[in-house]
Amino acid sequence: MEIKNKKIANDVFFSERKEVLKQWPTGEGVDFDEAVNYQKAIPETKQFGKKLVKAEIEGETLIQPRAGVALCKEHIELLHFLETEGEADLLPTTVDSYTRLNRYKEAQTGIERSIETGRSMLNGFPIVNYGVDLCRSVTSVLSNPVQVRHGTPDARLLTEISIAGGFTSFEGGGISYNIPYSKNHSLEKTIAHWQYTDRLVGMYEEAGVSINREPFGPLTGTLVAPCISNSVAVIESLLAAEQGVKDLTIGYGQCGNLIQDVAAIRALKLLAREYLDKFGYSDVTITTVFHQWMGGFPQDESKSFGVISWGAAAAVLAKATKVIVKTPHEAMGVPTKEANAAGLRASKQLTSMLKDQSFTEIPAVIAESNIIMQEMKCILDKVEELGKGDFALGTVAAFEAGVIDVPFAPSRYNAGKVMPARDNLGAVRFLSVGDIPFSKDLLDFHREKLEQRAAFEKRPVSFQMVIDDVYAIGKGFLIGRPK
Ligand code: 8ZB
Repeated sequence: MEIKNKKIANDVFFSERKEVLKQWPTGEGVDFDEAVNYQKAIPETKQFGKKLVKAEIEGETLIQPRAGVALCKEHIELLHFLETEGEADLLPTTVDSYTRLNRYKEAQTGIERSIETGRSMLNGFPIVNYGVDLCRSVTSVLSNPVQVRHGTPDARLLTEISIAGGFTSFEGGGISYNIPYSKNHSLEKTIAHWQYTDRLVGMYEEAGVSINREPFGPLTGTLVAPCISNSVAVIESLLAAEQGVKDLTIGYGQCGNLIQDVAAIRALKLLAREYLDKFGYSDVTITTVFHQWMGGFPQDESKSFGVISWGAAAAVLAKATKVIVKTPHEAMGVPTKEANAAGLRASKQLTSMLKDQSFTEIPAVIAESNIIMQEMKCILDKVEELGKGDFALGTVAAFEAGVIDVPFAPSRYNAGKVMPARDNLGAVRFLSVGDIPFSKDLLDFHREKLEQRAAFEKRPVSFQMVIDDVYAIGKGFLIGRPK
């Protein structure tokens, strides 16, 4: 299979679409023209992209939870609770794991068992099984815009039903919903599947309906240095734009050092804009999302609020357009609605309290973001070269060559050679860059940073630092120091 970063031709798209809509009976309920009219009647205040752009202009950071349960009535109650008691600005619908893996029969069993037992037997809301009308019964009764959040390598049918179902934003991407989530899906396949999603969104755009698209920024959420996730975000932006997407929200997962976190968002915004403009997509809108700490959480709820609040502070000081909020139940599993709302309110306190402060142009941030942008250019230049100008082809080649390498990813299409570790101030650096094509200056920079930590800790730079760093936050520290 040969993948290209080229808008899918009409005949190819429509014949694929016929097959996609047959994957589960609810696919028959999708009528594009009717869905366009339905979307056009959604009030502006409930359109995801509109609310984001308004916040971006006003310099506000919006808050958004994750949430999803098996049954419609309970799911509506949950989201309603999060917007009233949690003060959420934006709402999610987190999809269950069976649906993410296209296992709709098992999702159906989950729905039936949830009805029998009276409690949610799925870890999310099974959008495909419910179909267009039941999705509309959810999206229509809430006051805020609702986004679909998931983790699906092949989300073609899910996209169809979600947009027709009144959701105005859709998360994911061909790289970001493959490499961190799947062992065996090839990148050619998932990039092609996500070109379908983006092409469908592009079709809605052409019909006058704007759907917000959000590549998944944090990747594995574990010591992912900004240059890696930012490079993937830029590539997924280019791939989406080629298919006709006009409204992108690009993301980054908190690493924990404030200067580096603010710098990461700054670099992400600047380079995404530069690349989109350079390749002819100047009409694409960019906003940003900052993810509160995606790694292991403390068991203790009060300590969790500390982690949550630090994430909210970093997000607002970075002037991210929105922040995805964790809950004090993170170490336990799916949160109660009360715990979810509590994480939101803690976050809201910070995003409103600090909204007049910005760290984006302080000298230390500018210096750090210049480093990140140099690193991203090393990676992105090589991707472009490997693909002979084509970023889809280049991405496949780059993963094969380890030019893009995501730490701790389960995918066998990821090289897995890089080793990240924190420096003496907690910023994520590289202990080993694997085959990422950094300049000599950058290699020296990373070695120097880790040598400083080693000297302070009186131990050699080693893999033990990586292990210590992975578990540090759960134990109350950012840097995994020796005892
Ligand atoms: C990659 C995202 C992982 C995060 C949360 C996890 C974790 C997953 C649900 C959920 C609330 C759900 N998550 N499913 N949060 N309701 N159904 O996504 O806890 O933080």
